[in-house]
Amino acid sequence: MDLVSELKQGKRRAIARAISAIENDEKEAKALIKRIFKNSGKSITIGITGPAGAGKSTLINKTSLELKKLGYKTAVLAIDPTSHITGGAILGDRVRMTESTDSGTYIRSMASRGATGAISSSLRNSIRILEFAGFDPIIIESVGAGQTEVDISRIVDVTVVVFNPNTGDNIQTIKAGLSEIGDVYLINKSDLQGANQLFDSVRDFIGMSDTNPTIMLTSAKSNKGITELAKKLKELVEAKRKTKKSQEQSRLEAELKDIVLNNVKNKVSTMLDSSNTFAKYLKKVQSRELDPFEAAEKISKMIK
Ligand SMILES: Nc1nc2c(ncn2[C@@H]2O[C@H](COP(=O)(O)OP(=O)(O)O)[C@@H](O)[C@H]2O)c(=O)[nH]1
Ligand SMILES: [Mg+2]
Repeated sequence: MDLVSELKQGKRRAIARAISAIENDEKEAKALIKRIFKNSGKSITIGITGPAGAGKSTLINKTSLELKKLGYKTAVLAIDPTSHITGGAILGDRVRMTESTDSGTYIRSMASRGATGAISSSLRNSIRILEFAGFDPIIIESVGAGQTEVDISRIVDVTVVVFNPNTGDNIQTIKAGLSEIGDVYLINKSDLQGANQLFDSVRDFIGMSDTNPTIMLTSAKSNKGITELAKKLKELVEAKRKTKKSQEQSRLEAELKDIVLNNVKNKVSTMLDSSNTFAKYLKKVQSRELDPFEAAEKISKMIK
């Protein structure tokens, strides 16, 4: 059977193959997107972000089970900044998340190598694959701001920021930019000492922002606050459905611009490689006859 029909049926092997194509095979990926694009852009995406070790994967695992009870068919994409180094983190996540796999949640780790643009492009296209396969909402796990190049809140519809009392830099991290992005702030590991105190200081700090986010205490380990989190997510997901369309229109505008700019850049690059004009001015720069700015000005004139 053909890949697209298998995707439509939500077959796991087809989804895995399609996302691999998105990651590795530009030609196949383009052909795939061509066939599934038409009805895409409706599934709500939830980003779960925060420092490594905050408990994101464990939380997602438990929350997916609750979301299933609420009638959702959830998929998870975990962006893994370490996967190209050892592969160990992927395995760790897969093992930790087996519970939700059994429950019918689809989980996939994606390497976050390459340029920012390339990552967000493969993310958006992987989301399209999962949406086509019937998943909604789609959860994206990513390591928090400052630790990865991808600002997940620009890609997703609902952003959850996870902290815990283990990491000493919490308030600093929030101040460093995470305070604007969250719809929900979780103080996870509430079973550990210091959680209540952290909750209070996060509330004091975030309370000042006019986006009025929700702040919650959870313990993924002892299943505390998970039902409440799932309920909150349901509320946010359903609210986002109303604004999704216009949001998606402006994301498509940015995406299209990115692709065009990238195409133009590649084209020009190829052109320069075989250009006599470029070679001529390069020599002049290399012999210090011309400065790079002036030379670039002259070379650019031949591009119309
Ligand atoms: N005590 C405690 N440990 C937790 C909790 N949630 C997760 N952990 C542990 O914290 C570690 C990191 O969890 P993980 O979900 O991989 O974090 P991630 O890097 O943010 O995805 C693991 O050893 C988890 O078992 C919690 O609520 N309480
Ligand atoms: Mg994780």
